[in-house]
Amino acid sequence: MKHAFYLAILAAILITAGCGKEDTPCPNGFIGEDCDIPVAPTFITITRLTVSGWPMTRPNGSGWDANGTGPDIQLVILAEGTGQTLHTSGVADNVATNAPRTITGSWRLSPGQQNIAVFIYDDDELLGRELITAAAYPAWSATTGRPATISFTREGTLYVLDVLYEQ
Ligand SMILES: [Ca+2]
Ligand SMILES: [Ca+2]
Repeated sequence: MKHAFYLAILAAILITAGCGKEDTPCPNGFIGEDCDIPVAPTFITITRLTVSGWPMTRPNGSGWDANGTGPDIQLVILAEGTGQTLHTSGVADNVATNAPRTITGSWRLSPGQQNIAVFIYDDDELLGRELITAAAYPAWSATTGRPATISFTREGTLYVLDVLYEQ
């Protein structure tokens, strides 16, 4: 009986020991003896977005812009699910190529929000805003952990985001 009692104490110590073997701190965002238990961040902040490779014409082959000039690119970052707009960029008129375009700032998701969506628009002055393409992605998940840079491709468009995580 006494033996079982000491085993229980030992188990409790091992469970509460928390971070890393031999008191070595775990990398940011992980806990556990083997530092393999991810912890969801409280705040996620996007600091940079780069997009490239979006379609330069509509699916039917016609140009985005009614006047024959290149698309007038506007980027919008949303919190997926809530629809909270994190950022709406200015409009870059008559963009000639789909080479990388970068915007920087500090755009923070609400606590507990983890998924971002990026919309790429053509914002004609005459015809209003027209969606070119869009994609959503988890800025954090238990499997992706807390990468400083997130990169993903959807329908040929490459999205690269720099991300900060706070507990
Ligand atoms: Ca248009
Ligand atoms: Ca244009």
